[in-house]
Amino acid sequence: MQLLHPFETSFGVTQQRRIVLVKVSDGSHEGYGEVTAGEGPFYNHETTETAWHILRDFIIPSSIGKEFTCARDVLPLVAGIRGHNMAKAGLETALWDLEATLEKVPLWKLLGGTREKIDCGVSIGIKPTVDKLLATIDTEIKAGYRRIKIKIKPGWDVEVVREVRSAFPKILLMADANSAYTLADVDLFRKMDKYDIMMFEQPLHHEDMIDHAELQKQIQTAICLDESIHSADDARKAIQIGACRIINVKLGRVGGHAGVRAVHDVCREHGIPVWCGGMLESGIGRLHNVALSSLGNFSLPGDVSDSKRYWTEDIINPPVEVSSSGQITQRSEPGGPGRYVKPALIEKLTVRSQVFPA
Ligand code: OSB
Ligand code: MG
Repeated sequence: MQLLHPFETSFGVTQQRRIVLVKVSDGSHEGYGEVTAGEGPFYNHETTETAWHILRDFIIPSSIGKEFTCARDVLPLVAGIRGHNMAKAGLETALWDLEATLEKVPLWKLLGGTREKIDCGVSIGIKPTVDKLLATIDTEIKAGYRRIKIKIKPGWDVEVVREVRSAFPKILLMADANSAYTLADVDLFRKMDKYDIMMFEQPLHHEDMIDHAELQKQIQTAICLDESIHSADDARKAIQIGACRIINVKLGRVGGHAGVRAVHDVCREHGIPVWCGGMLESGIGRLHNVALSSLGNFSLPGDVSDSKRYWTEDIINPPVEVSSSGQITQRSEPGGPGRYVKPALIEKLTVRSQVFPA
């Protein structure tokens, strides 16, 4: 699927998405999940290709033919496979979708959600010029989005943040570094402290917590971890050592909806707010993100935005739509993303598929 606009972060540019979808069937109903891995191993170690390999050769063989009473039971079956949470989440989330259909409840209610309307922000990539970035922010604020996230990297940071803040004195603003800095850059973060930034997302190494705790001690702005958090245990440890005051929860990164719930709960116990991150998802992953954002401790606006910011034509109908006041309303029909898929369009876009009979 071709993205409408190239998306640039500190680790590279994405224009073309290659997405693995997982469809599960009980013979008469279907559930859909999306693997949120990128095309290359730059956000994390997973890619579209590694997810295909790990699903086909390990995750599916470990789970097929086993009896499930609920979607929550699948993760323990694949616990022996280390890492590859996005591949696992592809299957796990498809099962939750199917379960919602079989239970005749909307997915967000099955997950335990309470927020019927969720607050939306946008993640804006690095732009060729500051003027182009300011113009994009202006468009998104006028569209109603409640929080603006910009991407930073060395050479595109303090000055950019200063100009954005001076052009938009009142907006909720945050900055995501995708691990582009080290502790040696503490002065740069101190300089940005004065621009009233809601949080710095993942400033340091993608596997680090210790240096983040050190940085958090030396700056006023809250640190939010993204890349470093893969489980509720990671979240607990990060909170315990003071590595962050906020956590970005991504469905794929934590292995699926059960993982989201666990991270969400541990953060709530410690008074740490969470928000839902995005991975440039198609409508299927997007609807899963909308549903999970209904959990109570998702109290900050997420990176869950309108289908039309990404795609000329999304693979779900109706697409995800954000209201002019920057919110998405949960769907009231029973089931989840699978209810809304466009099979003919998915068929047209499919370059490879494999069936695994039970
Ligand atoms: O770090 O949050 C991130 C996209 C790809 C990989 C990592 C990230 C992102 C985003 C985009 O920020 C969020 C979205 O609009 O889906
Ligand atoms: Mg991030």
